[in-house]
Amino acid sequence: MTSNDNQKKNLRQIFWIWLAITVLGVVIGIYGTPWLMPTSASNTMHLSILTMVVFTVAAAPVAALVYAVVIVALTKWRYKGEGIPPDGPPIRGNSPVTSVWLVVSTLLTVFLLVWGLALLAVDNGAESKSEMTIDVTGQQWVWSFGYAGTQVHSHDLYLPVDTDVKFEVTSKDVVHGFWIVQMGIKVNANPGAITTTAVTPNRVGTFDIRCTEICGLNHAFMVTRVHVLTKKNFEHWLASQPATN
Ligand SMILES: [Cu+2]
Repeated sequence: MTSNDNQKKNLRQIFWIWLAITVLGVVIGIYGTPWLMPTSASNTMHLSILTMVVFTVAAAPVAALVYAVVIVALTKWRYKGEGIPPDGPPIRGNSPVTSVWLVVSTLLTVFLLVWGLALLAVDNGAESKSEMTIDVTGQQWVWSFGYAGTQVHSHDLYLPVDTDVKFEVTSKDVVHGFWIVQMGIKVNANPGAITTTAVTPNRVGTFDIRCTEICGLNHAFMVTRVHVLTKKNFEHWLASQPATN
């Protein structure tokens, strides 16, 4: 067998291993990623899960190529002779290889950039159309919520479903992180400043709120819940609350 035949055989092997790992990566991306992510309680979270799926699928062929070359190198290209092994053909000067690699990585990174900017625009748009504002205050180590236009405060958050909610987030002491896990929103709570985020809950149920900035001894216990109610039930809940300051 000439060295050219040998090279073609090697490339064929790399191709088939690459194809198998790519298929595996795509299947894991499509079915495994949503299964690993928290359930979705907002369109924002839905878009986050979709982003994970799309990025995993886009990364699968790239990762598969690395694995395929490593597998072939470790199993077929072990040098069994003596002394310094002979080098393979150089990549430098091989224009088909360098152009494919440049074009593919440019397309992939531009795609990630465009996708990211589009999602950012969706996020920024959400804040401008809010129907309701919640004041969020973090302090060591509890969250409290104020419902704008009322005197009501609570430590569990209550929200009406299918309503555009804006959060104005601050802290009484150190930096905390306000994260509604299943709604895909997270923003820092800074002392002396207000940061904002927005979401439209689209599923009735109880979901998790966690602190995401290490804020002292009981940081890990700075958790609470959000109860998403039907609009009618939310009105009932709000009306039944005593006014506090
Ligand atoms: Cu914390």
